[in-house]
Amino acid sequence: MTTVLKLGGSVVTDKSTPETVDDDSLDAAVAAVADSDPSRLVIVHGGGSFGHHNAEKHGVSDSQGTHDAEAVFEIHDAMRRLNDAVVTRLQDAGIAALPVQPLSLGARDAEAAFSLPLDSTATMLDEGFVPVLHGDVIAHAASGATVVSGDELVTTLARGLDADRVGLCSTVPGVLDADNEVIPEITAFEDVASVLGGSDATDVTGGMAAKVRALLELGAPAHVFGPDALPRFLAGEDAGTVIRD
Ligand code: IP8
Repeated sequence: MTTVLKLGGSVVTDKSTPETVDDDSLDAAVAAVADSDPSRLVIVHGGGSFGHHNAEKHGVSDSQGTHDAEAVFEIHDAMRRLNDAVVTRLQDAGIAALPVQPLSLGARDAEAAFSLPLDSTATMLDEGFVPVLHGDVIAHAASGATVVSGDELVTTLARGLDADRVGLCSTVPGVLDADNEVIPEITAFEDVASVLGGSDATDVTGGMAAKVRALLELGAPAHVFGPDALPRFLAGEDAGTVIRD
């Protein structure tokens, strides 16, 4: 059973203060992972108060690239330092966590298609490690380097590793309907299109509509939930909104 879990930037960092880890929230997530005694678990984390402001400062996004190596390194270094903090906390809790840095592995082609060789991640899993990836900057053909988000990594990992379950843990308890209630299950985009809004054209950078569309195409159930439901997800139960085709 292979599980891909994303800990959103809002879970691992204090988004209101630049480059600040949210100790309590990260510790709670780490404790939940440690209690679940994970096997074949891949963790991805977002940036939160790390990386995003550096990317913004240099005008870099998932579609806007730069050839300025110092700018690329600054963004990567911020994410790497956050990754160090996450990996260290996991190791301190007895989890065999190891960093995997997308900058050194991944790339986008000239059509912006993202690819990530997974040999190292898959071998780490086989050997009982917990690979921990992070949103990053990656080389992008004809654009220099652009941002790859944690969400994009999650879908790439889930497909490439043939994951059985995917979890997206953020501060939102699930996909919300018009009354701000959690939608328990989504099996077709049309059923929630009116609530989520956003066409492909206007919602390519990670809005909920784009996220739900991508998760529906995964072939593995994806759970969107808040931190309180993380132990439930890791115990193999349904948590938040379950998205399955
Ligand atoms: O928070 C951000 O990853 P995300 C990666 O998952 C950056 O969008 C800013 C380098």
